[in-house]
Amino acid sequence: MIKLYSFPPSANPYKVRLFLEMLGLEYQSETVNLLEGEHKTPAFLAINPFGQVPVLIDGEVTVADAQACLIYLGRKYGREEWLPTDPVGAAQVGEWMSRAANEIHNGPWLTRFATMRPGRVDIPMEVLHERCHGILGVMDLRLAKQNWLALDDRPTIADVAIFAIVSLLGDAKIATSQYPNVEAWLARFGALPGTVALDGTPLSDK
Ligand SMILES: N[C@@H](CCC(=O)N[C@@H](CS)C(=O)NCC(=O)O)C(=O)O
Repeated sequence: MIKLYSFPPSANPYKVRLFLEMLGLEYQSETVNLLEGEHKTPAFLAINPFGQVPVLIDGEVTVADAQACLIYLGRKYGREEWLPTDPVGAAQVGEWMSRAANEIHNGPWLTRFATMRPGRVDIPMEVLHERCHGILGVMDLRLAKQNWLALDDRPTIADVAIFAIVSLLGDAKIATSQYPNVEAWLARFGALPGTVALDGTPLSDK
């Protein structure tokens, strides 16, 4: 069975839990308590030298990094649907997976972390808020023209990666109400079959 090293309140492992649930895959979750420093123990560093969650193990295969886990699961279990093979579609997904790991991580993810763990981030809150509004503004413009972040006609792993962070912006005290297209996308994504909230509660009735 697939094993996922995760820390339940953390947003990067949530990306992978969310997708596993959406794909209807069985998995076993192993908690790595970040607050207790379990991610920096020799035993965990042997699994992921970066000392971060998530890490996914599927038989002989070990995949670290949430984006990489989504690529692996999408290709292995979701096939073409979640991760296109045509050059243009693949490039669009690639761009928004990079946005997930850069603009979204250094904006919304970091703002949530800074809000929940005061004193741990050495960047002024107004700079973090500016970053959040910068990427939300770009997303809103894109989502005015198409239904999903990478492709128009269907959600991809890029939507999974970004939904898992942007849907938690309430924890960062950032409202998305001034971005109606982002709000509509959040609702559209949440209604897809198998979606769950960070705490595992089903979001969709499908
Ligand atoms: N690029 C990595 C980042 C993972 C990451 O930052 N994970 C956080 C939890 S959300 C973590 O393990 N932090 C502990 C640390 O970096 O020391 C990914 O997308 O998976």
